[in-house]
Amino acid sequence: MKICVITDNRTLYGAIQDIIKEKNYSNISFDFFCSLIGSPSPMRDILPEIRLKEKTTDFFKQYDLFLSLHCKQIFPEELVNNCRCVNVHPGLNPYNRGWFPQVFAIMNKLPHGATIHEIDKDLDHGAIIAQKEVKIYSWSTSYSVYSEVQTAEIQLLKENFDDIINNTYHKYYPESEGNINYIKDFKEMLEIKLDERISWAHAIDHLRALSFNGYDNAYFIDEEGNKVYIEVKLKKAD
Ligand code: 0FX
Repeated sequence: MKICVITDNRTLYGAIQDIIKEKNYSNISFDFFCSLIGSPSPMRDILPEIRLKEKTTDFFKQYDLFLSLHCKQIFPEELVNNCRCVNVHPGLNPYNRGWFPQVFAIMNKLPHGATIHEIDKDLDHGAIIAQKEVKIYSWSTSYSVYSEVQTAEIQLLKENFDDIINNTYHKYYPESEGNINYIKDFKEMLEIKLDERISWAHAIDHLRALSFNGYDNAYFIDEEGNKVYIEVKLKKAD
């Protein structure tokens, strides 16, 4: 059996290496690739790049399974129509499919978590294999929620890995199409308009949805034209 793993996420790459080592499969070979998308891609110097759009059906057919662990490329229809493809997604399908789900879940209060699903031609849309809900609290930030979702993704991967490989899972379809967000929706949130009239509740949600250690997201432009980044720190009292 031959499996192609494509990942643009270091944490999940480490997790899958651990799972494979622990399982000690003798009859399965794994090929690992990354997308080299993102500036700079966290997987550069670690994995070879694959450009799925440039690959042929013959290339796809040599694998029994394609596994996407936050692969930043859209899987071409030719691939999803010819091979079983499974995706690990940092959101609770069908809610907030697409980009940075926890950012939008903090804003729109839809359920949130991690999902493993089959890939079809639409984004974060195929049959669901396993899911785990992650609760968002009034003191959660994008960073804290994302950290918990990564833990849930790894737990789901561990619990379901044999079934995913052997195609022995029970799958089900979400009851609705849900909603979808794109990178442009995230970018539209970044500038805080200082004269906009909104409630404190909305303002706090907006800022915590954009607070993620290591990223300068939300900003305002001051009277002198300076761009000033802003993030919040929330702490629940003991
Ligand atoms: O790999 P990933 O965690 O996930 C993204 C999409 O959200 C997901 O739906 C898709 N399946 C996957 C292929 O790509 O994205 P990331 O590692 O670029 O970002 C992780 C988190 O970091 C993100 O949820 C929010 C935060 N972030 C990221 C960037 C680039 C920011 O707050 N600001 C940023 O500019």
